[in-house]
Amino acid sequence: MIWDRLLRNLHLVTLSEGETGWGMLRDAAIAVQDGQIAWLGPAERLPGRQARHVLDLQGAWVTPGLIDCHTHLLFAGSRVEEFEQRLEGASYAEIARAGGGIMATVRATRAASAERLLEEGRDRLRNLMREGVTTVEIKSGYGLETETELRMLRVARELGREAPVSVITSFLGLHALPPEFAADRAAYVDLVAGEMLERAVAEGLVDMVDAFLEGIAFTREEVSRLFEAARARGLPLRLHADQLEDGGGAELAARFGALSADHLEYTGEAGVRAMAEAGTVAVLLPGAFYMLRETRRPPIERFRRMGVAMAVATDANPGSSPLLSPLTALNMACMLFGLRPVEAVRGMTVHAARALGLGADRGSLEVGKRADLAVWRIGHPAELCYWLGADPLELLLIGGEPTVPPARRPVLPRALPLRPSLRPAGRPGRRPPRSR
Ligand code: DI6
Ligand code: FE
Repeated sequence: MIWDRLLRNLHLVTLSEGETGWGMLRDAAIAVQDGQIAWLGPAERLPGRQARHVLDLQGAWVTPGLIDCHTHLLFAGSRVEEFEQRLEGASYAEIARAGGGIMATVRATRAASAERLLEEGRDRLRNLMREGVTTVEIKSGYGLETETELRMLRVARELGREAPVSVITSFLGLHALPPEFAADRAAYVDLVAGEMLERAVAEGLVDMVDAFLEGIAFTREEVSRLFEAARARGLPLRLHADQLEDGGGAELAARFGALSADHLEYTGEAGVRAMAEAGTVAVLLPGAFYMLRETRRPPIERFRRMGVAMAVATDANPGSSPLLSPLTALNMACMLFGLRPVEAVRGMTVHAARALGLGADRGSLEVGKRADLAVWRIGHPAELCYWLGADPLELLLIGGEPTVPPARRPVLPRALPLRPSLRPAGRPGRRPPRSR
């Protein structure tokens, strides 16, 4: 038999499951058949088999494609004025309670067409791909009403159809309480766990169900109500937990057998133990930690000691983590959370795959797994965490198909209304003082 493709003259970082190291294989080769890895090993043991296409990678390093397992990539508008407010001392929670925060993005997203969301999402996705992402998770949660939640999820599906990357969706109807339900929280939770979830599932739009358990968001009881409805439908669960305080989120996620609990800055020992027992992955989001100038770090050492797998993601969103650079997230995981480079990279590959329930299919280089590969111009895999802004990606192979990394695209210009002070001269605005 003839292989579809053979890549040679390269070094592999296999990140095999069940190990803890890089799994480096120097002077190696890797063969692809039907979109999957068919063979890999040292070049000298390469079987004398032919391939339809042969690619000489000239000493580049090949890792599994990166998996960004937690993003809010689809939204309209920007929250740059909140960034300025936070720099003046306002907290994320204060801004949220005053009707800004997530609700500001909800207002903009409700007003945006599917085309607009798709266009902006496409630009953001290009930035992720440019740094090696071949699988991305995208959440809803900026609609908080049935039509807009469905629109976000449909656009996420559309992105997955048109882009070569895989898109996994999470339904996040319990992201914030919309003001129209301020007097009746239970009615909103009923709507989300009932009609909204039902319609989204009926359209095939939901891969996982997520929620925001927090003082400024939803309670354990409210989240449990949604999780029971989701579990009854056999949907995998995950949870935004313990980001701003220890609300027992990690324990709740573990009790429901959630695939992951995310953020976790304030998770205590009981939460870590419960996650270890349930096999729940800890998704670390250093971009939000950084942007909110949080000082309390997730319990990394406890996760290590108790054997909780740690994933790393961008949390790309317009409020707490306007981060479209997975490699910067890797650097932050090392610098801010103290992960070793190998832990950070495993966190965006093999453990991120587990957090999405895709561990058997991708996340490491093993025969039979999907041939999602990132080809890097580096001298050692730790350099993926080391350089900032180096643009080291050379090539992606997605399902075995070579894909030239797209050029970076600016992500905001169409989202920003011109403010008077930014208007180009000559346009209506404040008249300049007349000079004599
Ligand atoms: N936690 C987060 O970090 C994002 N959502 C959440 O529940 C932030 C979303 C936003 O601020 O727009
Ligand atoms: Fe998030």
